[in-house]
Amino acid sequence: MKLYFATGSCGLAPQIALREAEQAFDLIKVDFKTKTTVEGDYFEVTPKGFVPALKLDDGAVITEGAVVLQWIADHNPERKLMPAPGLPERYRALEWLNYIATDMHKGYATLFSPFLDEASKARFIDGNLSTRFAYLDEHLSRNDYLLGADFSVADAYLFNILTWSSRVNVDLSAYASIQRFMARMGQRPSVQASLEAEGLSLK
Ligand SMILES: N[C@@H](CCC(=O)N[C@@H](CS)C(=O)NCC(=O)O)C(=O)O
Repeated sequence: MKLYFATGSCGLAPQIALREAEQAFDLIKVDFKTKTTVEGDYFEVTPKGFVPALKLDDGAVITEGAVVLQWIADHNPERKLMPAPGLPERYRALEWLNYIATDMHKGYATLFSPFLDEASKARFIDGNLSTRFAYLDEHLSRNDYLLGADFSVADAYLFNILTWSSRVNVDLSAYASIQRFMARMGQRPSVQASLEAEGLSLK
């Protein structure tokens, strides 16, 4: 199995999930500028050219981070990385994955956009993302993890996106429960090993 990633990208969450699942995998780095890897043309792996992508041993390729995370959870059920399909709690987990993919991931993507000036980005943080932070902070004041007491792949995804904050001038210091969540995640061996594999550290 191969996980295609780029340093500091949304490939961190599936890496964390694979480590939580104790699933063996090779990490293949994608150069965004050239869309190549050590294997050659990344567009041959996925015509989207985006990370993450998970290439299974039979050659099938799974894309879209939220779906890759579900695949990892569902194929390692004993690790309890997500509630089983059909359970009411499953839909809570799916709600979170979708929320993080749409409101958080693509919200932060706006802040990396070369098409917007810094003042517009600051207004977007104040007018849009701050409402998401307040929602998350209140939820995390009552729950150690998004689904309650136990870690799930949704936490890996949220952690992944929030690690971008310092790169895009998002100040999370007012959100104590988010800060505690980040610190709690930073204690997990899977997170530490994933950051180290990408040459990153928690600031
Ligand atoms: N819809 C995709 C989006 C993934 C995505 O935005 N990936 C970014 C990195 S975080 C990427 O590969 N960007 C490539 C580029 O900008 O050239 C998903 O949810 O997995």
